[in-house]
Amino acid sequence: MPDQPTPAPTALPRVLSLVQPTADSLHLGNYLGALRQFVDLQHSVDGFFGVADLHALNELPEPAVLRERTRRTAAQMIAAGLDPEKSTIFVQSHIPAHTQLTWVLDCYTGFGQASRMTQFKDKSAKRGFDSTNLGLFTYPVLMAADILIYKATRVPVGEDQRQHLELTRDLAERFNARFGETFPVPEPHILASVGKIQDLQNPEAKMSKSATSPAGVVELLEDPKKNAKKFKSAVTDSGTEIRFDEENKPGVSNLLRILAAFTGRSIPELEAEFAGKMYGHLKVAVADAVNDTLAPIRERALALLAEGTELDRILAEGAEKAEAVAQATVREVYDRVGLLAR
Ligand code: ATP
Ligand code: LTN
Repeated sequence: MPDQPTPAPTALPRVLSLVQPTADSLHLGNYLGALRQFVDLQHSVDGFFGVADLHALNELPEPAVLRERTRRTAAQMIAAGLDPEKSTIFVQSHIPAHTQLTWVLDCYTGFGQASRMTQFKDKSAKRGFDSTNLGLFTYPVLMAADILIYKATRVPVGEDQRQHLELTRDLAERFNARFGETFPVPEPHILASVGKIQDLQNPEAKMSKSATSPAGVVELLEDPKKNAKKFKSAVTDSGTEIRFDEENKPGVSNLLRILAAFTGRSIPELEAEFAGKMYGHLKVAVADAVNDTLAPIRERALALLAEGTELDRILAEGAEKAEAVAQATVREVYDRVGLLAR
């Protein structure tokens, strides 16, 4: 029998996202806003998911701490369900092409446009003029290079990254207009149902790795009993009614949103179930639902970190796959902008 021709591979949409290694553990907001979406998407896309260690460098971390957090972040991404057989999982600094493309894009980014980035304005105001480095200023251009170098068409992120995505889209359009079609213009992939997960102690603020107190931050690598305690002491609102009302009941609404995300049930269903019950009942239900999902993720992540070689092997394989794509884009871009071939 003659050999069957191999069917041409169908081009799946290319999806990319990176997470910064800025803490020892990721938190519930990172899980719902980012990791869980990566895991859900990976079956139907060509996914590239990485650890943004070059971005984290602008906070000037201790070298040993940055290295450890980079491994921890990668381990949590895999433990949450990213499958190295399906997705390319890599560390940003392993692919020098990211910084090569950043320089080219830097030259096509206006000073004024970069100055208008709200994250830069907030963080530089907090740090003060003398402690603000150029890395913080060009941070969004490195992020644009991360995306464009893989010619990604969709980028799953939390709401806070929307403005950086807009800059990336502008840069792609500007480059294509001057040098011919090179980059697809990427779309943000932001889940409205997740929105922003808020801090349990301060439901007006988003849950964040850089929160001033750990009491309101539910960490993936935390002992489940400690996380259950954090839910039990979550700030709720005056009154007793369990109802979704973000303006007047931000604490209860945040808990309902988390419970809906972990159980797959709708907010109205949950409101009906908890009608007449006390805040304490809701807190126990949320803690149980969260721990059912997070406890096995924590165990897998800690096992990967303790074992050692498996994680390094996954990251080395990911780097090889990512590098092949990234280098090809840089060669194409260098040629288009007029850099002399070697
Ligand atoms: P930092 O406090 O260091 O800025 P962070 O907790 O905001 O960190 P990042 O590493 O910047 O975390 O974000 C990783 C991903 O998680 C991004 O896609 C971001 O949009 C998403 N994310 C972060 N915090 C939340 C949150 N509270 N709710 C939903 N998504 C979030
Ligand atoms: N800036 C992002 C992290 C990040 C990223 C990216 C996200 C760096 N490069 C590329 C999506 C695509 C953050 O702070 N969460």
